[in-house]
Amino acid sequence: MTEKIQELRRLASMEIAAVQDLEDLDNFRIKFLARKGFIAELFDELRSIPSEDRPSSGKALNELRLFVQTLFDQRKRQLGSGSTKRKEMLDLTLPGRARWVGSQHPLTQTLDEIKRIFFRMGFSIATGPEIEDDYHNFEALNFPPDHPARDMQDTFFISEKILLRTHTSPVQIRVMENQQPPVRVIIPGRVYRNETISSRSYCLFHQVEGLYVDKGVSFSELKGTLVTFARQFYGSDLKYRFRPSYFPFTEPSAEMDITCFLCKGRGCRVCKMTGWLEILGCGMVDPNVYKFVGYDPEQYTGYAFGMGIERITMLRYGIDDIRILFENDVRFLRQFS
Ligand code: 2NM
Repeated sequence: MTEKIQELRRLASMEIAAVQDLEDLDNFRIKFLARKGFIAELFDELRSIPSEDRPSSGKALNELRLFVQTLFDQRKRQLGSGSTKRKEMLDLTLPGRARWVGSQHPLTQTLDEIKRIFFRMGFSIATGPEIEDDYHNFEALNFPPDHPARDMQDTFFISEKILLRTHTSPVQIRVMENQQPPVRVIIPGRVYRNETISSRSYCLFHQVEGLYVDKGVSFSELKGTLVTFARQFYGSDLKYRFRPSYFPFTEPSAEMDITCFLCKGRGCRVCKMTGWLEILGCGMVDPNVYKFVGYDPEQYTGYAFGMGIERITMLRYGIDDIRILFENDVRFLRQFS
């Protein structure tokens, strides 16, 4: 009896796996569970075995019936939950579903890195309005009344005296108006220029400007700070040079070049065969600016600098059209994760 029960258990396990549809399942039921099925047959046989063996065999037989009934019920549920065959429903070889993971905009990545480097050198971060007045954007920065930057061609005017800031320098003015030296800040932000849009210029771009004013701040301190920045941002092995330049708000003024990080100074398409890349403008804050903000020019000196984030980002990633930075095309942005 025990062997027969074991045998049926094996047989039922095998046959239930071969059941493909409801018809197969009904045949399985008739074969094992129906009134004339295998299990019922064994129950009939129970009567003819020795009476002392009957209780244990009866118990084993009941367990078998429950087992086979459970196989039947499970299969019925699976088949009932859809017409597709179980084997086809579950393909364990399919790759998992990829999740969409966002990435930071390349301009944000560049900005964050610049902010981190200056933060470590003791600069704090200041921000200010993008809609400015003529006084903070031009006058207090020592722009003469007839300066070409004040022209409609270059500046978006909202009214005669209100405009979209053309640089972040008005924030420096606002910081100095509200705080006596020492002042050591960087100002990251959007600026606007009314330029013909092309692959090289857009109506909107980003700057980071910096300002340090205290007693006895010298040009060598300006150089030290900017060279330290450039070494951290562009690589410790770079060469640099400062060229004389002109800005209304600094005197003396300079532009900083570094050896082209693509060709290491040998000359290539990016540096236009010069071996040098211009990375920022800088200078000692003009004493006239101090008069506008109420600092004593006899007591304080300071330096300021500014750099364009789009230019740096484009050089860094080999981007040849500024407009793609503002289109938010995911095919472009996805490459910066
Ligand atoms: C630059 C280059 C050089 C600058 C100067 C000032 C201020 F407010 F202190 F006068 N702010 N930013 C400055 C100086 C900006 O950008 C190319």
